This record gives sequence, C-alpha cells and structure tokens, in this order.
Amino acid sequence: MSDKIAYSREGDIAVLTVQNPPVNALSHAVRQGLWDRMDQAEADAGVRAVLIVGEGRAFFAGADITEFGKPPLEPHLPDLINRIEASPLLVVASMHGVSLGGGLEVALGCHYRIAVPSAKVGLPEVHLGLIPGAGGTQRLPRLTGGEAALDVMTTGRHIGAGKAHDLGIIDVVKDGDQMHNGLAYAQKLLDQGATRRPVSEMDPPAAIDWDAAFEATLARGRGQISPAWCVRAVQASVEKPFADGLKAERQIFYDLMQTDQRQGMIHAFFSERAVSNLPELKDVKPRAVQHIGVIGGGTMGAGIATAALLAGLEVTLLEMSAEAGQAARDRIERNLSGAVKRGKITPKQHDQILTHTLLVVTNYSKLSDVDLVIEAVFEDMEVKKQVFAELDRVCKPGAILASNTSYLDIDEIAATTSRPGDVLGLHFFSPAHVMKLLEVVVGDKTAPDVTATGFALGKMLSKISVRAGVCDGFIGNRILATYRQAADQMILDGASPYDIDAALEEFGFAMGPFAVADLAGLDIGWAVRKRKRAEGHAPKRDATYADTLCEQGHFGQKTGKGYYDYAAGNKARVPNPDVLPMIEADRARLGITPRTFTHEEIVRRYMAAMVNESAKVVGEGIARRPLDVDMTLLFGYGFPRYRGGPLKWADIVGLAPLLQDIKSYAAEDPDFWASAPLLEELVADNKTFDDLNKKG
Ligand code: T1G
Repeated sequence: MSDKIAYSREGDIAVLTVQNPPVNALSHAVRQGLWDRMDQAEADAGVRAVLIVGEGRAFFAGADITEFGKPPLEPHLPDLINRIEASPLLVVASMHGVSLGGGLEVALGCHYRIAVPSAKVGLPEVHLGLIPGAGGTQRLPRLTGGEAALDVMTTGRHIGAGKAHDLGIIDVVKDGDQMHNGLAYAQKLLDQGATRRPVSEMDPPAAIDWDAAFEATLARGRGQISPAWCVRAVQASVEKPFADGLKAERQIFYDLMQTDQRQGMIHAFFSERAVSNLPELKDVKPRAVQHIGVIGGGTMGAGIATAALLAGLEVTLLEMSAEAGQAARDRIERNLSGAVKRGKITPKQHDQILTHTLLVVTNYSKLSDVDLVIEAVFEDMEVKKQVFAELDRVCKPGAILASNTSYLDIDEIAATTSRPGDVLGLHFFSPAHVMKLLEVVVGDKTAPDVTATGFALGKMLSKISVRAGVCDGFIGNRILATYRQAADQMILDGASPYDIDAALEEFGFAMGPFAVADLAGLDIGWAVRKRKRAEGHAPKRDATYADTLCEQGHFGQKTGKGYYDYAAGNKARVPNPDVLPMIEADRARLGITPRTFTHEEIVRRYMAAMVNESAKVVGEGIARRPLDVDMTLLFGYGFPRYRGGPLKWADIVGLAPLLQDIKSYAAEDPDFWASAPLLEELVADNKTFDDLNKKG
C-alpha cells in the first residue's frame, strides 16, 4: 500500500489523508494510493462514507507536472476520478489551501465538497499549454453552467472559496480545520440520509455559440491555443454523453500535450522557480532588510519605493529639494491609488503608508539607519559616483548600497566606495512596482551575503530575480540592443517599422519593438545611440531617421507622436506619415536599394539575433544558465510565455538551422552576425540549451 495516503476510521467514515509534500501533487504514488485506499474502504465492514482530505499546505496542487512528457502510468487520473465517483460509498472532499487542476477534478469526482474560507480552487492548465484533462471540462459545466466554467478554465485563475460556493463548485464553506470540517460534514450527511450525488449524472449546461466562443478565445490568446480548446471540450460536455465527452476531452488534452506550447509553458513554470534558487547561495544567510532608502524620486525611484512600501518595508526617499520631494510623494501616491483600484491594498493601508511608512527627505544624514539603499538617479556615471560617495559616508556599517543603473559598470561604482563588498546592482524595470523582473547585478567584489540579500529583497517584492554579471546592458538590455539593431538593419534594407511590429505581434509579442520604443520613450534609444557613437560603437550602417524624429521632439506616446501618431489614441496604431520618407532618405544616403521582407524572414532574423546574443551572454557567464535569459525576456521584455523564452524556442526550432542562418547573414555584416562560440559548441556536440540548464 502507498505511504502517500494514510487510512483511518472515524466511526462509519473512512478517512483518506493525502501526505505528499510540499503541495500534494497527484503523482503516480498518490493516484495508486487513492485507488487502493478506496478499495480498502469499500471492503471495510461498516464504512458508509469516505472523506478525502489533504495534509500540509494544500488539498492537491494538481497533476504532478514533473511526470509530463514521460509515459503516463496507471491509474490514470481520469480513471481514478471516475472510480471515486462510482463508489457505492458517500465520498466527501474537505478542501483547504489550493485545489488546482487535477486537484479540483478529484474534488469534482466526489459527491460533496466542503472548504475552509481561505481555500482556493482553479483549473490553471491553460498556463501549462493544456486543458483540464481529468473530467474538469465535463463536470465543472454541470455545476456552474457553460459560461462560468469557461471563464474558470480559459483564465486559469484561482477562485476563493466564497465565490466557488456561489458558483456551485463548493457546497459548504466553514471556518476551522479541514479534517474536523470534513468529518462533521460527512457525519451530518449520513445522519440526514444524504445519497451519493455523482456530478457526471447531472444535466449538462445549455449550448452557446461555440464557434464564436472558440474564435473569441483564440483571439484573446494572442497565439496561445489551449484556452480556445477548452471551448471545444465544454462543447463536447453538452453535445455528447458523459463518457464520450470524457473521451473528447482526453483527445484534446493528449493533442495539446504534444505541442511546442506545452513544452514552452512547462519550461517557464519550472524556470521561474529555478532562476532565483542559486546553488552557490544555498547556505548563505541574507542580511536583515526592513528599512530601505531610495535616492531619486523620478519614475523609477518612485516605482521602487512603491514596490517596497507595498511589500511592507519602511522607505526613506531622498530628493534634492522639497519641491522634488513633493513631486516624488505625489508619484508614489498615484501608484498606491492604482494599487487600491487593483485591490492590492485598502484605502486605509494607502493612507497609513503615506503618513507612517514613507518618509521623504532632502538630507543624506536621514539615511544613517537604512539597511539597504537603492540609487535611482540620472544615468550618468559621475552623478552616481557622487551619490555613492555620500552614501558611503552616511550609511551604517553593513548597509547595502545598490544602484538601479540599467547599464553602467557596477564595479566602477563600487570602487569609489570604502565598501565594494556591500555594493551591487538592483536593476528594476519600469514601472518598477508592476514589472516582475529584477536583475541582481553582481560585481567582482560583491559579497555573497549581499547577493543573497538582493535575492531576498526580490522575493519580498514578489519579483522574478535573475543573477546578472557586469557588462553593458547586463542581460536584458544587452540582448535588446542586438535584436533592435537587427530590426533597424532590416528597415534600412527595405522593411518598415510597421511590418516588423506586425510580424513580431503575430509571433506572440504583445507589442512589436517600435510600438514598445514609442511607449518607453524614443529619447532613451536616442541617448544610447549617441553614447555608442561617442564610444566608437556605432553600427556599420548608421541610420539617422530615428535621431531626426527625436530632434523634432517626437519621443512617442509621451509627446503624441513617434513611429506612430497617437492623436487617435494609444491603441490606434496609426503610422506617423513622416517616418517612411525619413527612412527612404537614409536608404538613399547609404546607397541602399530596398527589398521586401516576408513576416517569416523578419521573425527569423530578429530571433536569430536574439538567440545569438543570448548565447554570448550565457557563454560569457553574464547569465548563469540559458533559463536565466529565458526568464529575463519573459518577465522584462514581453516575450510570449507559450514559447518558453528565446533559448527554449531555439531548442524547439533546432540550433543547427539557426546557426546556418546566422552564418548566411554574416556575409552581410561579419561583425554583427559573428556566431556565438557557445552556439557553435552546442551544435557541434549535438546538444541543446536545455542540456546546460540541467547542469544547474
Ligand atoms: N507538480 C509538481 N510539482 C509542483 C506542482 C505540481 N503540480 N506544483 C508545485 N510544485 C512544486 C514546485 O515546483 C515547487 O518545487 C514546490 O512545489 C512549491 O511550489 C490532469 C494535467 C501550488 C500555487 O498548475 O501554481 O492538474 O521548487 O514554489 O508559491 O487536468 O506551485 O520547491 O522544488 O510554486 O506556494 C495543474 C501549479 C497541474 C499548479 C504553490 N496545477 N503550481 O505555490 O510554491 S496540470 C498547477 C502552482 C493538471 C489535470 C492537469 C504553485 C502552487 P521546488 P511553489 P507556492
């Protein structure tokens, strides 16, 4: 008998307690155990009811995702759930923590369901590129109706016990311990003479316009297909007998299990957990952080302060004048009001933060007892060195001094202090209180416990923290600069910014690179181009049309015009008619005869540049593993999650043909398209980027 399911008797009730930490995933051993214990209960004289209850943090977190991609072992989950539902005994589920995916499907196979108020349920399989595959698409609609069931499945969101009760998923919500709740509820049902109540025998929901629902869901998926296939599975629950509906669900589930999207999304699921767990920091204790300082209250500084305040940290923000300090406070207040609107904090907490937890000062001496300070001033090395000299003077011993710089040399900044071991980069992405990515930039002299503190702070702020080495642009911006340059070169050769945006949005990006540039502000790229020209790193064919745009004061959305004209609204995507003539003038100046580009070629070149630079970043140790680059692009640059990240995408499409493309492009520009040594090595050894992830 499996030791994953404990068996006990409470009067006429057999209790099956699930013991598979950390989250009671429905592994093979758990499935076998449940099957065996159901057999045991039915053979146990006097048993009239079965209670299924979870030990630890969850009822069930769902199918065991580590088993995906391997040959499935019996008992398969749908068969187990049918077996539970068919039992002659009354079966009760007592839920707490999460009941997700297969976990909720087990509960739906029971005859009655009770939950504690803090319990959450959901069918998040779409976040793994799948649909519920153990009866959820057939049973849930019978309890909630088709529309509500589709909303649960296609969003994959977690639903609180109260709402689940209102939807008919849970019968009783009761405070207390899940074991006690379950026993009392099962006994009450027995005393009332309640009968078995198989959900599969309930009437299916009414039909809806399935084709319209499918198309609408597909469009919302922006290339991800599994949410739309939930519609077809629910359609089967209406149009077919239950057993046939189950078969239809299983076929769709099986087909999606074979897709690249399932590969990409499972990779993302595990990588977003692995990326912040650094083996080298395993036994390193982070320093305590409760009070942080922020230097500079502009967009970034105010965003960082907001993120820290929302995490419950005390914040002292320094600005150079009372007016600038008030402007910073106003920015933070606006950010916090947004958090109230999003239900992240209450109005009372909003006021409490502004009156007690946030202090805005203009004197460095007020930073003497902060545990960690984040500098977010103008991106100029001299300015930053002055700030760090002051911080080094006033901050207490052991305080950590961090810079939010997006590309400047952390080692050079650290060298200007008496405590280089306490210096690191904490590179947030704008808006800092919303974007999940945090690059923890580790300098040559950064102490291990300082790095560990950077990751601990990232966790407190609910960020996805990625370790980055020191180079121009660290991980994300260095790779961005390269694939942006590939796009700029395609424009000189004949593509339009609008073709490129359309091609990359078809690929799955929420916004193409030129729409993103308009959103971020064209002045940022303008400053980078001027800096690179001054450093002698200008591209071989140096376009000036974007500079002309900026010289005319067109910085994108914030000035109403950039690559697009925003007079009709930010989402209207009306091309700015002045742009193409500027591009044509550049082509003429450089003697280029333009040619056409298909969307396929645009994506291929864009991705080849992204993968090649990513391979250089991993090869040089700036990123620890390929998955670190994937998570950076997913959480900081809008890379489509269902593709897993650029290096997962590369593994799926094949490294050898990609390297072949890069070598063919090198004929045009051997420097820009110099192939990454790591990519050459992997192709030569017939290995994948994922092979490097497994090395940890
Ligand atoms: N399978 C295997 N391992 C899992 C797991 C799962 N379902 N869920 C979590 N883990 C591991 C996770 O990798 C981590 O491991 C540890 O548990 C703690 O997780 C047939 C097919 C449950 C809300 O999609 O959303 O059912 O890093 O760090 O922040 O229709 O994990 O410690 O080694 O995330 O408290 C559907 C996925 C599966 C739920 C807990 N279920 N998990 O969050 O802890 S598909 C899901 C989560 C399915 C059926 C289909 C979260 C959580 P390690 P954690 P957390």
